[in-house]
Amino acid sequence: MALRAALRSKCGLTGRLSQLSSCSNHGRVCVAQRRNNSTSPKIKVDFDQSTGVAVMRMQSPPVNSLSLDFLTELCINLEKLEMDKSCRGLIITSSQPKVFSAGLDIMEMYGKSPERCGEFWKAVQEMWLKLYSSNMITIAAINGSSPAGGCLMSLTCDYRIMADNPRYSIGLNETQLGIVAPFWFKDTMVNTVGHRTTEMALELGLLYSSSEALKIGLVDQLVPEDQVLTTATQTMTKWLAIPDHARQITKSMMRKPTIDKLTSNREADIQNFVSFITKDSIQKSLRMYLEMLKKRKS
Ligand code: CO8
Repeated sequence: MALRAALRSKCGLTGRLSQLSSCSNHGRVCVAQRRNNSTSPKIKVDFDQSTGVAVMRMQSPPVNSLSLDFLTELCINLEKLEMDKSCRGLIITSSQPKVFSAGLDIMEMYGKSPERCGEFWKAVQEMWLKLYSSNMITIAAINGSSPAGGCLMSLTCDYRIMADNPRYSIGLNETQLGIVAPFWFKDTMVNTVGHRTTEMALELGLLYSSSEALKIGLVDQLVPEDQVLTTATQTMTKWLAIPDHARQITKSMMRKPTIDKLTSNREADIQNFVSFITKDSIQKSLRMYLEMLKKRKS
């Protein structure tokens, strides 16, 4: 109850919180969220208490797009793991074939009221804040394409392992949709690959193949697709050998200035987003992009 109350006030997700259910399975604790309207959980967490490592699988067909419901579940799961001191590491991966996450759900930004857009953006901020400031060791096991918000989610992690498949792409492609990556998306990328590479990548909305992503340092390692999760688990063992307090203080020292920039400007950032995204010209760009996605399919 306390967790839900905290999330209600923190995420502003009143009325959207799902029912929390948990089950035990051979020493692992499986945590699933069910929404009040009882649709399937979009996130599945398996926590192995013997290793202190949780694996979070995104399982929202078709492409794990980050809708408000999805983000709500994600935030609740992250909060729960963060509060469990026995959980030291988190691996994030996808259950969907070929896609890690398609980024923000474009339908959440198209034809919605300013109030709804504001609620959505607050949840996006919350996801970033929770992941980027996590005390846990976080590893992204990127087993498919990861554009825009999907790339951002990976960038918040301490380490990124991607499937070595030229068909998969990753990057902050916002300008291709006629929208602009906000400053904290930009800062997260700058902190990872540097200023010049980010400048080009963001202006052109570049999506990189997995090998290009490795070359610029957007991901740390490429492995065959069927080894992404096992490699993430092996890598986690290496990170777990470092004393938590020393690693956590170091992580905070590196990331705090970037985090503070958003926490001290959250409301203004929400207002910026709402006034930008509800402009007729931006709505038109989003409609054209959605049509392009459909056409590409047919
Ligand atoms: N949101 C909503 N629906 C989506 C999204 C999305 N991000 N991505 C794909 N879909 C839909 C498709 O339209 C399609 O719908 P339908 O089945 O009804 O036709 C369905 O998901 C399946 O898509 P595909 O057939 O394209 O699936 P593929 O497996 O062939 O490809 C990809 C998967 C590579 C992920 C591909 O779908 C793709 O490129 N999607 C677009 C990704 C994208 O550009 N995302 C950007 C989102 S914006 C963002 O995250 C940051 C915004 C910051 C805002 C700042 C404003 C100020």
